[in-house]
Amino acid sequence: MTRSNRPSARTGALLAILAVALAACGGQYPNSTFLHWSDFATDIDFLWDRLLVWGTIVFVIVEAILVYTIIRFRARPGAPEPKQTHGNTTLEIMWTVIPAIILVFIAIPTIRTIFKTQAKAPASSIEVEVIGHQWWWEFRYPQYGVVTANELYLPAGRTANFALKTKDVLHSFWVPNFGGKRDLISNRTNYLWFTPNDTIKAVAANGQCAEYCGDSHANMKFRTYVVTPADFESWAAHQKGQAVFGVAPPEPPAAAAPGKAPAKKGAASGEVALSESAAVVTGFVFPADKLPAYVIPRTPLPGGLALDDATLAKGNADSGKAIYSRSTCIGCHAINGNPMSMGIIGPNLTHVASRYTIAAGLYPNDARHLSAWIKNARAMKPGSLMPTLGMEMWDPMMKMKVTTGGLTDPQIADVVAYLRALK
Ligand code: HEC
Ligand SMILES: [Cu+2]
Repeated sequence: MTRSNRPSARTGALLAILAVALAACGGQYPNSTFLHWSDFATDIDFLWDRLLVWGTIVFVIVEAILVYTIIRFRARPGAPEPKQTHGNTTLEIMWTVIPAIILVFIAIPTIRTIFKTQAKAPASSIEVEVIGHQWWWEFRYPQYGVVTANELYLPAGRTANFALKTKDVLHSFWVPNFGGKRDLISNRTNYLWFTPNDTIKAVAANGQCAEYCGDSHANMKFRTYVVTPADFESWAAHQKGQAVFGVAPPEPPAAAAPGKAPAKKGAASGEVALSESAAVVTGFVFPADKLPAYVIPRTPLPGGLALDDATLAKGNADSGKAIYSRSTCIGCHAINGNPMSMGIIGPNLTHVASRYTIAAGLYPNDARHLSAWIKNARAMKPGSLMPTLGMEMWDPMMKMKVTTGGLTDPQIADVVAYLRALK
């Protein structure tokens, strides 16, 4: 029993290693640079393959000679001193010329790719201004008049030309699945372009800031959705306009208050708004049922922040709009259609409810997380420039409690209802 255990333990270990190795071949790799989702990624992958092949050949040959030499010429007791040699012109020429030839094989495609990717983007490109902020991303589409944040939409098959800028420190724009990574540098514009494959119908990719930029650098993520050109046009046309405000926020179900439905002040305006909204065509949003699991973040939410469902259900979008419009929010955020709200410090909230994530891909965009975020963004994202706004909340940056001007839970529920209505 104990004896037969030994080989089976070894077999077990081998099997485990094999399983781990094989596991690396399956599964979802949302941040892989080896997916050929764009011309850029394909070109880089081609170079990678060349380097890997040449590197492996050189490694195997050099190691083989080394091992052979070590064994063949090892010291043996009593052996005579080996033959001494000094210099060998043939060998010297060989080990200069062969690497030189290999380098040429590597250099030619590399330089070709450098020139291709550094060239100016074609004139037919879609222009996207990427503006890095500590610690979120602003995306502007000057040809479409669209400003959004943290969720980048691109049409398949059309070159996207990114003009990379920063509002503060250095950042770096990187969507691994599409290749390319380039820094956002103060006081200059860098460019990067790639063409998502025209065969793509709808894919979602992760993006990440790739240049250390302060406390929440690791929390400076974004999502990229590549969709068909028609879907993109629909998305852009909708994002350009105002939100379909008035659509009752989907989360607090109407059934929550069956007995007192007509008494609520929000109910009446909700009805009006619903009929209003019926006339408005809602634009394309990446379909929820096609979202890969990695799009929705699972960052743990610090306890004691989110409002409970009952409080959230009482949220009223109209009162929320009024509260929002007289709060500090308007100094930092813009909402197209709300003339009070023209701030440019924080993300544009015009269509915030059409996004799946908040806080630069750190949390899912739902009522619970929004309420917690408004209450105490800084407890959820270290160093965040969005202040702590919940009444009696501890602001970890100011090192003090919010007293005057802080929002109460019912007020936050109202503001959340308003934000949830901004589809
Ligand atoms: C001092 C400026 C400032 C004020 C005031 C402010 N915010 Fe923000 N807000 C920000 C910044 C900056 C961010 C981005 C933070 C990050 O992701 O790191 C942000 C992010 C957000 C987000 C997430 C948006 C997204 O797409 O990720 C929401 C929602 C939001 N704020 C709502 C509000 C509301 C509601 C108020 C008022 C009650 C408010 N903010 C007040 C600066 C501000
Ligand atoms: Cu950054």
